[in-house]
Amino acid sequence: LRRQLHSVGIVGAPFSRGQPRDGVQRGPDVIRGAGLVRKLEGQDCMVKDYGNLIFEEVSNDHPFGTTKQPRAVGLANKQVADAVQRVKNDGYTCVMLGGDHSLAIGSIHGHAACRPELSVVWVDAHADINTPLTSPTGNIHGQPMSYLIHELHNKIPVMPNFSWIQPCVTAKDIVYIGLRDVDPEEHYILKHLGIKTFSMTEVDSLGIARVMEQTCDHIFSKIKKPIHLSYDIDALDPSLAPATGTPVIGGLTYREGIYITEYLCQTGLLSAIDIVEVNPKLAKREEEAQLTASVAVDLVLGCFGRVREGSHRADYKIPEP
Ligand code: Z70
Ligand code: MN
Ligand code: MN
Repeated sequence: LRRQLHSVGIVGAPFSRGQPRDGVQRGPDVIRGAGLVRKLEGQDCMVKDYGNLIFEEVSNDHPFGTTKQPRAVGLANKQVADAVQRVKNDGYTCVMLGGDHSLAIGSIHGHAACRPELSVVWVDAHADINTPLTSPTGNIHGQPMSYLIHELHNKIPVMPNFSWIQPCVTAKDIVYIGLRDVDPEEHYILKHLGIKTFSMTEVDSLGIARVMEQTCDHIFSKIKKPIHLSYDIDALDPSLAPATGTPVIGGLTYREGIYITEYLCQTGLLSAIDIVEVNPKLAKREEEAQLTASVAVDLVLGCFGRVREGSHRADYKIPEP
């Protein structure tokens, strides 16, 4: 198995206003602190770290209807979209480190501006497809997909700092993996739009290998499209990723979680990745924060050529005495 070389552009998005828990804005720095850049370089990736975005405070950000902090979320996501566009135009596979999952609005929007034909693989315990009008919480991290899907355009109210957002993904170009906490309104939307989903029940019945085969059959049914992988760390079982805002029992194992990244890497079509919802402040012990961050790093490594069988440079020779 010959290792292919990847160029990786990292953007940190220390943002938490898409949900109520403090600490998720430290995600980018704890993931870097677990050795992300060094380990990517150790597997021969060319890495450029663009650093962290700087998000200004937004004053008088009162709710729009029930939706919380719309101005801050809209503004931050515009910055994320611009940053992702820049990383793609510089020729890298983009890794956006969150932050909460509302950041997928900007990440996918910016990616789609450069790769209009992209498909989305959304790995998450949650569907994050509530509209502002169906959301039971008003938290925008439970809504990002709704702003991005063409078929939901007429269900989305115009909100402050959201007017730049145009739908850029079609329902048939989306696959969900890992679902196990879906609101009834979200379940209706998923069925109504015919979106392909592999809940934890399908992971149990098919096994992760057939889930990934069917995922790629679905997204590549016509042409080979670039893939946007949006990976919420809470897709993994809380025993592996305890430091997150809304852990849900019964998640992906380490091996299943890593297999998804290895499989998508092998397609050669991974074009942008989000790693979101790592919240070190919610760890009960420091080790829980470390574990969650190091699993997040392993997911990124799997996206860029790490294989568990091991690998070697093409020109390697056994040393002779
Ligand atoms: C719920 C909502 C959510 C993450 C919770 C929860 C969504 N469906 N996402 N935690 N990561 O608020 O819309
Ligand atoms: Mn999510
Ligand atoms: Mn989630």
